[in-house]
Amino acid sequence: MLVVECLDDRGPDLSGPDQEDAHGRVAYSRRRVPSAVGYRDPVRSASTLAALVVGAALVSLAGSASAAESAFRLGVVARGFDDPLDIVAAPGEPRRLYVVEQGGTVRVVERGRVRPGNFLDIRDRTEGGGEQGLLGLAFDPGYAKNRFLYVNYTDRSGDTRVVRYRTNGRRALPGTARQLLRVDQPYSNHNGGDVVFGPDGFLYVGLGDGGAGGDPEGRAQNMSTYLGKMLRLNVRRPGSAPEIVGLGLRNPWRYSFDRATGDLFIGDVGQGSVEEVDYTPRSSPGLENYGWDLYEGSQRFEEGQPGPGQLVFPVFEYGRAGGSCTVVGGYVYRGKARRAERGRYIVGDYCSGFVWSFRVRAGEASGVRREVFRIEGLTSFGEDLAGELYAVSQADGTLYRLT
Ligand SMILES: [Ca+2]
Ligand SMILES: [Ca+2]
Repeated sequence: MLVVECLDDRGPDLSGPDQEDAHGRVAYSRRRVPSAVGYRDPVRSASTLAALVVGAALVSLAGSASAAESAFRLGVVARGFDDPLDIVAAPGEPRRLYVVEQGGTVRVVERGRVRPGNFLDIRDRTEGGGEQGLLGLAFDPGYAKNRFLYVNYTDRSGDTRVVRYRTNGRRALPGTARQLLRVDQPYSNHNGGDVVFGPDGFLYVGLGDGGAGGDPEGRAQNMSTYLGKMLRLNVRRPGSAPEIVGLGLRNPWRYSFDRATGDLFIGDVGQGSVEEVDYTPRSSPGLENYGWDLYEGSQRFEEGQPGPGQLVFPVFEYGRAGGSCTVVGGYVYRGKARRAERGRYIVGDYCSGFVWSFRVRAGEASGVRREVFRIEGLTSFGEDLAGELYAVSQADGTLYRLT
C-alpha cells in the first residue's frame, strides 16, 4: 500500500477508487482524483510482499544520490502555473517555452516571464482532473511556416482526442480545430497523453491500456484496439489511419526521441511494483511489443500468449523504494550548458520526486546515477530548441530548469 500512501501525502479523497461493477470488474469513476499521472491502482494481488521485495531489489540497481557524481542542478524559471503537465518549444522561437495546464490552457513563457493570458484555451472541450484534461502538446516541425500545433486531451466524455490547431503566432485560433484521432476510453485512467513528432516526421501518440487495473479486457496485447499501443499519424494526410508501431504498453505518459540519434525512450507507468523505461533504437525494423500485461517491467505479471512483435524489456526499471510510484519519461540531454552530461537520459518519478540519469550503451543502461535534487509532483520534462532541459511540478506549479 505504499502506492496509496504516496498519494495520500499529496491529495484528498483516495478512498474507494475501485468499486466492483455489475460485471465484477473494477469500475473507475470519472470523478476528480488528485494526480494527473499518479492515479495508482491499488496493490490488489496476493503478492504484495513479493512486489515490495522486487521493488527493493530493483531500486538498488537504480543507483543512489551522490553529490560528487551528480551534475545537474535545479533552478526556478517561473512559478504560478495551474497543474502544469507539459513543456514544449516551438520551431523558430528560441526564447519561448509553452507550458500546458491540465485544465485546458497553454501559457507562454518568454525570457523567464509568463505572458498574461492564454495561448490556447480549450476549457470548454475538456475537464482537468485525475489523469484527464489537456495532457500534451506538440508543434509541427514546419510550425514557423504553417503555424500548426497538435494537442492531446480527454474530451468531456473522457475519450481521447488529438486535434490540430493553427495559430496566428500569438494564440491558437479556435475556429481552426481539426480532429486527427478519437479513441474511446473505457475507464478514466491510463489515457497516455503525449504527442511527439518523430525523426520521420510522423506524430507519435502513445495510448494507455484503457485503464482500471491489470488491463482487465486484455487490450494492450490485442492488435484490434489502439489502446495500449504506440501509434504514428501522418499529419500531412488528415483522415489517414494511424499505424501501430508498438504494443504492450500500460500507460506511456511521457516519451521522447533523442534529437541526435532518433532513438525512442518511453516511460511506461507500472501497475503495483515496477516502473520502466523502454528503449527503441531508430534502426529497429519494428514491431515492438513492450510486454504489458504479460510483464510488468521484467517481472511476469500474467500468464498468456503475447501478441505480435518483438518482446522488448526495459532498459531501466525501479521499484517502490523511497515512495516512488509513477515514472515520468524524460529526454536525452543534448544541450551545451553541461557538456560532460551530453548523451545522458533523464527520467524521474512523480511520487518520490527522484530523478535519475543514465546512458545507453549497446542497448543497456550504464552509469546510472540518482541526481541530488528531487522534484515533488514531477509531471513532465521538456527540452528547448538548444537542448537544455526543464521540468514542471504539479505540486508547486513551478517551471524548473535543469542547469
Ligand atoms: Ca482511460
Ligand atoms: Ca513493458
